[in-house]
Amino acid sequence: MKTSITLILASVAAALTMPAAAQFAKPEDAIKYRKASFTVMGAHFSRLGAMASGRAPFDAKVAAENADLVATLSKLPWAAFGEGTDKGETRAKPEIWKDAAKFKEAEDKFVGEAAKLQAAAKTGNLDALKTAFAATGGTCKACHDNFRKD
Ligand code: ASC
Repeated sequence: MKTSITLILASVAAALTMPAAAQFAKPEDAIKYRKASFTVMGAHFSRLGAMASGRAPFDAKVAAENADLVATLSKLPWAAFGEGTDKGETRAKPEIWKDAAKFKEAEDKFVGEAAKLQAAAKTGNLDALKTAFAATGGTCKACHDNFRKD
């Protein structure tokens, strides 16, 4: 488990230093990549949600691990919304490309809140986690409302 997370983080680090356009051979690859990153991120975010809502017992170490992953993963999907990736197996709305500045703003808000969530989880304080979880979830929802088809 530790080794596979290390490998994932190493490839993430490599991906972050590459120009966006160089990362994907085909638009379908970019669409698959961004969906996969949202899926994995959603899984770790949901584990925090279970603790924030009391559906799962609060474990500060588990919370910190999940929040670290969410903060790292939060940076990934955006490079995969390049030109030509608006068509295909995707619920992405045309507004992503038509209103790129607004989309970038939504991205920045989410990435910023995910970093705060990571910091909050590190404190080991459940109330801090709850507050930061709600703020981050709000930025997920805002982006879904504006940029994702139902
Ligand atoms: C989740 C998850 C999302 C967000 C979103 C918040 O747990 O997977 O995409 O919360 O539903 O509104």
